[in-house]
Amino acid sequence: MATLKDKLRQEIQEHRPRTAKLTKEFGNVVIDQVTIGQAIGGVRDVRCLVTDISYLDPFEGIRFRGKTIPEAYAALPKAAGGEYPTVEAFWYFLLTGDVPTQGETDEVIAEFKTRAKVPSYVFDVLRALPKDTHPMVMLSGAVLAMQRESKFARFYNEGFNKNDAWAPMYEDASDLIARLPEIAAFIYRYKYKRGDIIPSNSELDVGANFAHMMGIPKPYDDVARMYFTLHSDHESGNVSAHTTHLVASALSDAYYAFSAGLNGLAGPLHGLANQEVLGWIQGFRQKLGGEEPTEENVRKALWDTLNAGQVVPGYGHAVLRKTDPRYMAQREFCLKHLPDDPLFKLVSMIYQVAPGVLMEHGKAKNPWPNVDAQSGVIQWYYGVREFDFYTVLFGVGRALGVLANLTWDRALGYPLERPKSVTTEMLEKWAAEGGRKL
Ligand code: HAX
Repeated sequence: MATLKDKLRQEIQEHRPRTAKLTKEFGNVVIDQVTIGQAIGGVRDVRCLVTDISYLDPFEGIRFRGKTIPEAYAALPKAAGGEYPTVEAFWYFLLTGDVPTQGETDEVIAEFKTRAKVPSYVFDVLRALPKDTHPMVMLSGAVLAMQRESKFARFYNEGFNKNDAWAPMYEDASDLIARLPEIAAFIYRYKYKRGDIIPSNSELDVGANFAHMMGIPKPYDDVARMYFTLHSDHESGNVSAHTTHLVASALSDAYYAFSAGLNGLAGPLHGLANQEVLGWIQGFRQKLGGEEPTEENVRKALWDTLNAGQVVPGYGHAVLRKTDPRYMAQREFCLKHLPDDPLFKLVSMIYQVAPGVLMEHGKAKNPWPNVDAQSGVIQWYYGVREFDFYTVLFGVGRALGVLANLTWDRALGYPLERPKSVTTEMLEKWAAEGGRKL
């Protein structure tokens, strides 16, 4: 049986002529234009990034390698006794676009075990930080601290060869994905469980081992598998994916690039929104002072937030124009496993009320919930109530998508990213002339 790396090598060889032909023969074909609004307004909707790993349709939501979330979950091999695909199967799928067999999945599980050992100095770095350091700083710092392990950096220093650069990038990506769960669980137990660290169990797949290291019984193994895979990729323009890609475009290795991506994920408009959602809910409950939440007092709290000039966390999206299928996937889990949980009921009530409020407010282009509106509920239910940790879980999952992308970036020789700036005066001139003369 060909290993994942062999299979990838073959796919890369097959894919390269397609990219080369597009660049050489069709490089001047126009696929988009840029308005002044887009240049000032965060480059929304400008088609200028290429990835085959996932695609986000505004009205359908995410497809991973052409499959919707339910399709991908139905197709991929599950963990024994679990309802969700293993992280390892998902990684194979994101990298190659093919659904692995059980045997191929088991090979990745075995391969990850050989890569999973976190160097001890990483834990020393984490222990040296003050305990009240934000867990995202800890995660990003741990990844950056491991840069000396980079096989890509060694490859570059020993004589870089563009043709083969994907292979050490694949090595770094696989090492990082195998190690991140232990680092994340360490951060959790070190910070919130008096440093009572549970050692990794090399018998287990990534999801089950993470649950074990967190000290949380089943079905948290499936929760971990669902979380890490749902959060893996959302095409390439979101802040964490784009930052990772941008930094690596300078031939920085995966450690530098992913650490930078994590710093972007830690922004409240991006991945930190899952923490913000729980913060908002706690604030709301405190104001109620024991009174039962009703649609009426939820509506009032939402308006209070908007009238204070703040955003409603967990709602809205730069691309999506419907309820995020990642929200729905987690909601389905809740309906099955925790239908009567008070926090789930409150989040469901917010879902009933918030879209109408946001529509009436009239600013947000998308009044529907995104992935972050629902993700804290499940963690809270299984005892992870330290909600500033939630973005770390997002970060571990996000590694799958962005690191699969970096491997392909190197395989297809994507160059240094370097968009062009203009000045305000130029914009004013082109505005007066009705557009820039091309
Ligand atoms: N509450 C209040 N106002 C909102 C809003 C919300 N949830 N979502 C958008 N708006 C406002 C924007 O702030 C903007 O106001 P201004 O014109 O005053 O600047 C206006 O509506 C238009 O924004 P938009 O075009 O609809 O949205 P953007 O593409 O600019 O921003 C965001 C997308 C996700 C950042 C935005 O919807 C938001 O701030 N949401 C709340 C934070 C959040 O949930 N972030 C997580 C998003 C998913 C994700 O990346 N997860 O990691």
